[in-house]
Amino acid sequence: MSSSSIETREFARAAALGLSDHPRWLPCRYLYDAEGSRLFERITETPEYYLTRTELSLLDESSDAIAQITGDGALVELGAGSARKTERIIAAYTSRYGTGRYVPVDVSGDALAETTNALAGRYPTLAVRGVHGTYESVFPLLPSLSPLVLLFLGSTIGNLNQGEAEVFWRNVRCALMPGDFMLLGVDLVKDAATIDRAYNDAAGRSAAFTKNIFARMNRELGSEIDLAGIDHEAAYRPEWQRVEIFARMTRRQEVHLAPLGRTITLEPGERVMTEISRKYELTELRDYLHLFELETLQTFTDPARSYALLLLGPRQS
Ligand code: AVJ
Repeated sequence: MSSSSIETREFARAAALGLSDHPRWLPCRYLYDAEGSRLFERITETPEYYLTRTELSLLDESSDAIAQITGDGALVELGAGSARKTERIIAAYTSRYGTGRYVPVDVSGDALAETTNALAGRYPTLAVRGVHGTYESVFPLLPSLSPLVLLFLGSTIGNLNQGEAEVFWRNVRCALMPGDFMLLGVDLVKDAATIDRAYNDAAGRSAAFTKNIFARMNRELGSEIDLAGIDHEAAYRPEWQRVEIFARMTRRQEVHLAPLGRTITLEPGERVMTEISRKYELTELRDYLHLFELETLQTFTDPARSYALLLLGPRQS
């Protein structure tokens, strides 16, 4: 059970902080252990989850154009995950510029190792160096990797709340040098029913993904949570332009946090927010990024305007 490694105690502390707060919440990065990364991949295969599919086809259409605009550079990917989508970009850069450099950054060490091995096998001329850590941990490394293209795909930016996003964009702008670029993938505002379906797939994979953070607490923190006593609840809130994802307790739960010797009680009906997923209006997003001195050089979007890729560059001031 609880090997009290630094990471385990950090997880226990985060769980204690969030679960004793009101409303209760858990940091979404803990959704992605090896099992969580696998479960997320399963969501991307559902007919309801249009995001990954749409982004992949946008990358198919635009990777060559992007490689041409940016010129050669190291590809640094935040939250790389399986890097399945990144292969399109890597292929475009390696075929245009020969050898390449790829630096995947991920909080899941397992996902990172898989990606690194798979890519090194398929692209022998590609130098792959994974960084195991949060996005924040990579910012200090970026100047030494310039010229670079920072990849932040999958609409993962949507997981950040307003305060976190502001810190993130300040850090990005600070780390990008003239001649560097960033490729950002974002899900766009659309009818609520389409969004709601994507986060409530009929096969129950979204529910399994939400529950995994509690299964992980059982595995790593000895929490003894009854997973059958948890319902997945996800809904798009137009006034916040975001999906809010909760776990609702259908029975009383005594949540043990073994590394801390603490127990937190959750009452029936209580909800724990596990994730938000922000959706964007293109013009608002471009104006927002402009405030951080980031210029939108190109926007690639599908005919239904369901999803977008933005190629950004630092504005000279
Ligand atoms: C990986 C953060 C982009 O917000 O759509 C999908 C995560 N959670 N279904 C998203 C997720 C539930 C996903 N991101």
